[in-house]
Amino acid sequence: MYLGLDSSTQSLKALLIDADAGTIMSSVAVNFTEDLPQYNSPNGVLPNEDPLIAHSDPLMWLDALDLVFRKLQETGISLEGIKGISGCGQQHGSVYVNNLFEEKIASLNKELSLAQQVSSALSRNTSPIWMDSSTSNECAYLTKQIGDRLQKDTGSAAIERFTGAQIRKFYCEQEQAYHNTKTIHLVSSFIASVLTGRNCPIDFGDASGMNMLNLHKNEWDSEICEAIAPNLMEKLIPSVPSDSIVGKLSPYFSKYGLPENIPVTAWTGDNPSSLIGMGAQNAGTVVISLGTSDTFFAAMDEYKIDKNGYGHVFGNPSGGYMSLICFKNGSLAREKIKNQYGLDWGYFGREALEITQPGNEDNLLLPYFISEITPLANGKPRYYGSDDFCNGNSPPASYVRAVLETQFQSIKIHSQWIGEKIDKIRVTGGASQSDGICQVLADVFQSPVEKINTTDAAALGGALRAAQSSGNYSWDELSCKFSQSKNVIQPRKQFAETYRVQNEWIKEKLMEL
Ligand code: XUL
Repeated sequence: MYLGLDSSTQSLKALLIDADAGTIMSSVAVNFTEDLPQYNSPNGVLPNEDPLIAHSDPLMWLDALDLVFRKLQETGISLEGIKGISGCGQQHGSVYVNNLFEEKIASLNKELSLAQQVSSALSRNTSPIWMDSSTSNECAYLTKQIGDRLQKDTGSAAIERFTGAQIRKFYCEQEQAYHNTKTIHLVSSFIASVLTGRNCPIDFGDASGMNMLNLHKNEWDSEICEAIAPNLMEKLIPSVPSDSIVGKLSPYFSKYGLPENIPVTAWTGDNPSSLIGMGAQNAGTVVISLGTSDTFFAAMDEYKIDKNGYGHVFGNPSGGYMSLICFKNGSLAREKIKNQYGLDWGYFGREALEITQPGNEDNLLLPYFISEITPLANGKPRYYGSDDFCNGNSPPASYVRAVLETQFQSIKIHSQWIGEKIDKIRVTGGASQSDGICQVLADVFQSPVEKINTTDAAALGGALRAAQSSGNYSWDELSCKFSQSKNVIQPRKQFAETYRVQNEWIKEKLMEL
């Protein structure tokens, strides 16, 4: 058995697999809002008056770790047979620890909780997470200091949620606390450290979401780090390949029936982990996640950057690189249309798409209900087409089709820079449950769309990575067993031309923004 964990924004999940049988044996979760209300963090985020600031309490993640293992033990499955553990964390979030941290995690007392023992080892009480966008000044500063090389070598232009800008802000605002910080972790390496009882390195996959790693060498970039804050290099542990074994499970966790000393494989970011969990580790299969925000990611055969600055390059845990593009107005925009017209999801995902035609009679909606990051646009939806459509007088179904077609065309347009041929799209996230929505996606991309059996691709990726690094299983063998598609939606060739013309038109509209 191998165990995969996923410390995401709203929950911590644990998924146990039998790698020989190809089965998921158990899956348990701790929901931060419901199970840990004492942290007053609805959806895992501390409320803040400033809408640009998003921080979480790292002790909440540790209480969740104790609780998820207790839940796993309560399933009654004997955990003695677990041969390895890995996991992933929400990307970009950073945890700041002082010089007590190593000593505390190396000598954990089973009578106490993790949070009780680690709290005095934090040099900053809260962790900025990926939803934070309060670092525009720091990004402008980094761009000025480093220039084009920042994107060429780190895979991304300066990005607000990325860790480099966040560290710079911490240094500028709380210089003393920055100097009291011995080590800076990502969410992933912080939890791996607590699991192993030693300061664990950050893996190549998650380290590439920091704007600080030279992706050609898998080494921290000293010039960039020096520009971010003094002595930053000393606070970082060297980044390691994602399949590295970073330690053995601390004896503390035997209180939950877990075997001592089993190997812990480096933790990675949730997107690199999902790439593995979705069976998309080879170029040609791309993943589109239709969640709160929509994301596109795919393995890359060669290192390439997005000259428009929107896309990112991360490390692929199975070797090489992967792309990632994030669109903020995902389910959020779909929900806005659903609520505006008093629809339900059943109608949205089926009837509305049956009674409207591909191309939507040339009516378009750029659905930027909140400010968009890909492309940069302020928060205001833009309507194009007939007068009735633009004045809100068309039937509700035409707005449903418009939002979906424009979202998918925008994903297509903004992923062109990768230049890889798409053999198939694997979908995940809430909206992917609707066959009607998947049909629109297949038609716009003119590519088959596949759904896979698991809804927990990130946690599954953790378990598969632990299994692969044991040396007993290949990636292909694992994805054949665990990431098979359960149904395939074929593109309808007769609409290829309609969508090609629509794509050109949307490109023009995007240029005008
Ligand atoms: C990716 C990103 C998000 C988080 C969510 O760049 O910011 O997908 O990883 O957990």
